[in-house]
Amino acid sequence: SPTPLKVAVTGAAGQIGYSLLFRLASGALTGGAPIELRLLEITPALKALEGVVMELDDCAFPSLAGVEIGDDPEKIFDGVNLALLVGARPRGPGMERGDLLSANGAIFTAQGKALNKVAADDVRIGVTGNPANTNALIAASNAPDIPKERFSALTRLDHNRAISQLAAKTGAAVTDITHMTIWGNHSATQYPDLFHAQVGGRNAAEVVNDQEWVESYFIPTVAKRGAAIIEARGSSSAASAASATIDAARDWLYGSAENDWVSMAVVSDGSYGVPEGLVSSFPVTTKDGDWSIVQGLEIDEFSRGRIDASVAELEDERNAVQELGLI
Ligand code: NAX
Repeated sequence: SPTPLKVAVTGAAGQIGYSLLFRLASGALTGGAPIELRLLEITPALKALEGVVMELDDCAFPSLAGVEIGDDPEKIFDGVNLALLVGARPRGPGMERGDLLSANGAIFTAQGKALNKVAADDVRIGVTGNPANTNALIAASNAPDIPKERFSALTRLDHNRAISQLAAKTGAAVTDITHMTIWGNHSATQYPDLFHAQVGGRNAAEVVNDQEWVESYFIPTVAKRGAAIIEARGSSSAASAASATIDAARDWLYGSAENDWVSMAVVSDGSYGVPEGLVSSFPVTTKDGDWSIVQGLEIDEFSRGRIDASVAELEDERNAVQELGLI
């Protein structure tokens, strides 16, 4: 039988983990091929994680080839082909942005170093934990032997939210929506771009033909969807975040669809005026575990302003973590 794909998940006892682990174990990432799960948590959460593993056992998933849990990243990341970094420190009451960045900085410097030391040569690292773009930058900066292209941050949830909103507006099926792009930071400044998206092969902005809807409804609805879900559900999006984490990893490892692209936050090479080295969301195509930024899209003045604003926020975050000595 084939060697299982070794997949690490951090924050495995958390909300997203509770959905993500079962999807992974059921074969949603590997298409049913065997998968081994390596689950990292902080020490006080290990008991809860044991309970989750009991439930995984009880599913008797045919594709689940093994589960290991622990609180030591060097043990859990040993030999992993894919690391999904979900666990992060949420902003607590009275916490300033600097406090949040340093709390997460401690987590992502340590995990970057551990991955650098023990992960498999072909490792890919996807960061879901917030602030995702900057956490990916911190992890990459602390893993000098792993190519920077192997790190990405999750904007696929935003991408999927944008597809869903556009489908609802136009009455199209989600499968008719292509070429969606999220630019910039996974934050309220992100820019979901309808000017390059298509509905049944036609330009989405032209199909919608309502700039007021784009600016006053579509963009804020996508960018603030996380807050709307907290408001309605009493806790943050978890199943949809898990689903997007799998979509992103699946496309990265096994390739994006022909004649379409996906959104991923990856290290900038200077494309579209995004300063080199920032981890920013772009339209990308993926093949055999590599991504490349879609080139040559025309950026009009409206889009330019939105992209620049989100990129400015990423530069601020980078400056802050530089001052804290995290990168
Ligand atoms: P939870 O608070 O339910 O779970 C996080 C888990 O991480 C906890 O069990 C905690 O013990 C663990 N953890 C903390 N530090 C750790 C460390 N050093 N090593 C291993 N585990 C550690 O949060 P959840 O709702 O699961 O969300 C996880 C992260 O995803 C948060 O940062 C959240 O903001 C972020 N999100 C990102 C999204 C995205 O699209 N990029 C959307 C959903 C979500 O908001």
